[in-house]
Amino acid sequence: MTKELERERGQLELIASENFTWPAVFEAVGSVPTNKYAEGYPGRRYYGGCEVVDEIEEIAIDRAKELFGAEHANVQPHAGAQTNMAVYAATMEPGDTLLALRLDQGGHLTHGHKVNFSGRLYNVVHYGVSPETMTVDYDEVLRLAKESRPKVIVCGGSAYPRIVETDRFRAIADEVGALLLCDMAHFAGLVAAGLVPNPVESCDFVSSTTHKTLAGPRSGFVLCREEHAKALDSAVMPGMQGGPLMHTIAAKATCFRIAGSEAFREYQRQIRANADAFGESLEEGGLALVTGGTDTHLLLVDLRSSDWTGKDAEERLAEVNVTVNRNTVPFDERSPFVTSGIRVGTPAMTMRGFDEDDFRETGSIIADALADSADIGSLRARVATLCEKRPLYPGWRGYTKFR
Ligand code: DSN
Repeated sequence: MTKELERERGQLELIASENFTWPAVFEAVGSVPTNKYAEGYPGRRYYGGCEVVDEIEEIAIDRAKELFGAEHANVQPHAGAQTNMAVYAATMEPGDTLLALRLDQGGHLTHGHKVNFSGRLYNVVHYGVSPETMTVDYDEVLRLAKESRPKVIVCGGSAYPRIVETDRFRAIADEVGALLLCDMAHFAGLVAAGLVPNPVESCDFVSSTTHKTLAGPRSGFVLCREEHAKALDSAVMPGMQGGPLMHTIAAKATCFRIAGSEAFREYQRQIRANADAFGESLEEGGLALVTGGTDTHLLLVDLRSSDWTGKDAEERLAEVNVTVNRNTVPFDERSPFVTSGIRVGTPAMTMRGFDEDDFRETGSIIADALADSADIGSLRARVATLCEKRPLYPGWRGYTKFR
């Protein structure tokens, strides 16, 4: 674990879905409720001795509802995939139709990919982005919805850099009588800070993780309208999970409290400002961005005008201690293992204190690393300078000493 702490300290962490959480979350995740079995829900458990964990879960539920203005919250899903699984189980029978964004154009495995449970259990129809704008083609979504009459429409994804227009999806869902799920896992922190439209206002269900922009423990939660509360709760337990991870639920309660603070809103504003500065510097370095920029924390670099594949670029950047993930870009002809793009984001390094200038330097390091004449030694030194300027968890000496 100390080795991993040192790895995290010594590199620029740009994976858009990762973050560096707070000591209060570490404390909760490492706390005694990990010892407790509590199948069921507060006040309706199948085990004795649940009076304290009931309080913990009620606090987490109340804070989630207040933070996002939701009628109902289920805080038991272990991770993001389970949140979507729970919503599908609450709303569909196997064989019912699901309409969602394709994985290779910004969606997610659990949005109906054929190798995932969602693609195997449901009749999946996928919408994509427009080849001109690379943004969701709402006319196409409406056409496909009318044609396929889905039970559930999913909006949101894991590599979509623009705002998800949930009001437009709502209009489409209403036109065909479908339920609407927004997967806000990536941008939940921006929602909590009021920087992007709140999907709770127009969606029947909103699924999320707690560890991306939200910066909390590795886990998930689902919000929904009261009319779907019973179906959702039954889908999670007994439908697909056993005992909830009560220590992680305590950590989610911690995260939701922090996310309601002014300091958190300021952190999210900096994530956005940094993403714009980062995008500009990548473009100045000659790299193309899908959609020409971002409305969120996430940028997708399209490498197709160069000789780089996503895989090679990811490996070159790793050599200079910059961590990114290869990612397909819309209409990519390369396989998902190779790809023609890289996905980057600003949440983690903003948590380390990076400002716009630090992200301009980061963009310049990436452009230089992908140039023909890259000087690996000097690029590593530039990364080390940034890491020293913005230390991660200063004062922690490793896990034995931390204890
Ligand atoms: N693995 C997450 C991401 O990187 O976006 C999605 O599950």
